[in-house]
Amino acid sequence: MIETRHNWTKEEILEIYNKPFMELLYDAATAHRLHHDPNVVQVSTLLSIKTGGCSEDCGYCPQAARYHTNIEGNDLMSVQQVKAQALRAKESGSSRVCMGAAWRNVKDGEEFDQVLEMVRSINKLDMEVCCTLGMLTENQAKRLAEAGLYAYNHNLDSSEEYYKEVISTRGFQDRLDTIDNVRKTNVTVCSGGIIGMGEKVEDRAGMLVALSTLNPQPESVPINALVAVEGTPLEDQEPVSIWDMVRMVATTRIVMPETQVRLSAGRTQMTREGQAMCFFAGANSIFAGDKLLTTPNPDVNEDMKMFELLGLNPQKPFTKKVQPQTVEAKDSQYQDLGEKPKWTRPDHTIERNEAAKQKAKTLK
Ligand code: SAM
Ligand code: DTB
Ligand code: SF4
Repeated sequence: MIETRHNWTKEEILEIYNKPFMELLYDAATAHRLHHDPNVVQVSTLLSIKTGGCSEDCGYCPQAARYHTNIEGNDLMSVQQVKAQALRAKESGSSRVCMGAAWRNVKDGEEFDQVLEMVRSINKLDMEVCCTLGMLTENQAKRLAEAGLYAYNHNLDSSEEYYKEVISTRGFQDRLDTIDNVRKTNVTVCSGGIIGMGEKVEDRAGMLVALSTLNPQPESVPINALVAVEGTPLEDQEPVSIWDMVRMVATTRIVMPETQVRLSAGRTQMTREGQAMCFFAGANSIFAGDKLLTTPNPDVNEDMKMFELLGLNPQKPFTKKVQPQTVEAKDSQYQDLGEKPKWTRPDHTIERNEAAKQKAKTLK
């Protein structure tokens, strides 16, 4: 077995990314088979538990309050609503529920307590529970772990250099610090990014350097193709070509052979043949369900037909790691500390983000 490396350089990663296509595909498929069953794909269902109205300026995101997008905002869902949706996801073949909140960071208080209850109720359904709630302190990560959280999603999104061109309201280091806080628990790390935001191939390689040099590497890495949403600063970006998507998936698989590579946003623009190439190149997870957080995703029945056609089987829950135990709120060892963490607010402006904000003001 080839050892997983944590010292990949940008030059080495670029060399892999730019290999002749057939060689790249062969190398990625070979790496895939060393660590995974190539006929098994993990299926997650996304649930937007709190939608829109976010304070951040992420240039890709329809949920940022400052842009004029056509999404329907919602306050935090109830535990009952979440449980009902999770059951539906389980019945349709998902092994994991990923709850997303349009928050900059988690704040201790009633709403976080409610999220902890959601985690408890889904873990009791014997499904893997993932959350993506923004930045997180160590104590908050421990409280989520205690409730039975299986994974925490926190994307690096791009290279450190290009991150500054997309988001100005927080820094790349804040993202790394949150991942570090999650690593202080037993919760697995899910971290990846987006391609198609106008970044260079060097930025894609830079992001993979940042992810692959983490030790341990993230247990799952979502690769999103930008969904260019009207009103966001990135609304006019050209769709990512399938060739770029396959190259990105294959390179991710080679530099992070043990990780679960998730074919994430952007599947509605991809053909079945395109997706099959991604699976061959090492993708072994998808988001299922007709909605991602706010944008469309392929129909579940279509995905089932694709699985049948390709002979793929959904992965059973807790295949890669044992199910965490849930500690009830009354037995918790971790209190609400009401911490006031000092997440950074960098001091730079991004012209296209400013322009989208001004345009939104005139439209209101
Ligand atoms: N607010 C939290 C945060 O930013 O960490 C969690 C939710 S946020 C929507 C989760 C991830 O969704 C982002 O990091 C980004 O990678 C992805 N995302 C958001 N909008 C997207 C878009 N239009 N296209 C592709 N991916 C997107
Ligand atoms: C991830 O990397 N992609 C998912 C999940 N993690 C949270 C989110 C994709 C969101 C796409 C835009 C939307 O639907 O709002
Ligand atoms: Fe808010 Fe997350 Fe969207 Fe950024 S990506 S605007 S933090 S919901």
